Amino acid sequence: MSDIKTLGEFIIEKQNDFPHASGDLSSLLGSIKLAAKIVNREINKAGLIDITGSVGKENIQGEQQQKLDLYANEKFKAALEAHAQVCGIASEEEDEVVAFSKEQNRNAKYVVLIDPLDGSSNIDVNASVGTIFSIYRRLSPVGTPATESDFLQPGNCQIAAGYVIYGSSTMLVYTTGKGVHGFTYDPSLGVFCLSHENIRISENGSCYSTNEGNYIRFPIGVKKYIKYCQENVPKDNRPYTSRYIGSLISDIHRNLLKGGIYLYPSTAAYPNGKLRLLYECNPMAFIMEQAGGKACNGSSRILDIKPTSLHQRIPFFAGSTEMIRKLEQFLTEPS
Ligand code: AHM
Ligand code: MG
Repeated sequence: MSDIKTLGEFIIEKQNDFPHASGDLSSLLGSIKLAAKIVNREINKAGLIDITGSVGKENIQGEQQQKLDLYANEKFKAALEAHAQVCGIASEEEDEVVAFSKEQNRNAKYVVLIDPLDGSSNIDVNASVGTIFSIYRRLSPVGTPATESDFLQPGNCQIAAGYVIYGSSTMLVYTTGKGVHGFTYDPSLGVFCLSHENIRISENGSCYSTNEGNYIRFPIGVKKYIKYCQENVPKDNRPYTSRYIGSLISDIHRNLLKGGIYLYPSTAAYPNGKLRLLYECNPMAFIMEQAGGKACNGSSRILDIKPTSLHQRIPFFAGSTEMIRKLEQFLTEPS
């Protein structure tokens, strides 16, 4: 028993890593952990009870929401509202920001952005899904309600970010800007146990992850890069392996642990890319960089992009440093 370290113990141990540490951020991560356990319990039951059907509502992006999306959104929202240090949230499932009205929340210093259940179309086929979160200090004065500009900060202002993957095991992975750490959930104990301390992505990899069904409408540089991945150059480990689940967290998580590159460029259906800057790309980019990798939109570092709207989409490329560098060469060379 003595060598098991729980997420709660680890967070407290690392608390002094934060500038101005007061314990508030640690306890906020504790609230996210609690909501994740509740959502995990429900997802595990998804095949048993009829709660996975779509409810016929559409979110602001015109996509059908599944019931579990709504369930996860409610649970995370409630857990964060109950937390005295969160003044508001923005969620992929909410059209507008949610400014919490209680006095304790108005006096809070953090805002949280959340994709409560990413990749939810995978639930019906029992593939992995996840929750992505990102935490910022508010910009508006303490004592007032949170405003939209609190949420439209570039990713380089994140003070913490992470994801929960509800997979063959459930894991929580997070960073506070001091490395990336992963915890595996033990359902019998009801605790997340430290299993992957200081995750580092390899400089290079041999796996690429993209929805190749969209290939015909990819930008020319991305097409050339994919052809490069497929060339037979054994000394470079090429052809690379193609692995794509279609669940961002699962695809990023695999590449983080094994090395690789994830690509979601512009496509015919999504001319600006599909993934959302605030809820998906920024937190994943923060984690990727903290693990020693890179993330860009083809021309800029993701974390330096100034958001213009809450549900903004962008092309997203993330992974092993050398692979992103190679991709960038193809994207910038004249066609
Ligand atoms: P969602 O936020 O509506 O669940 O969609 C995001 C998901 C990502 O998890 C995944 O990487 C991507 O959509 C897959 O898209 P596609 O099916 O077009 O390949
Ligand atoms: Mg999503």
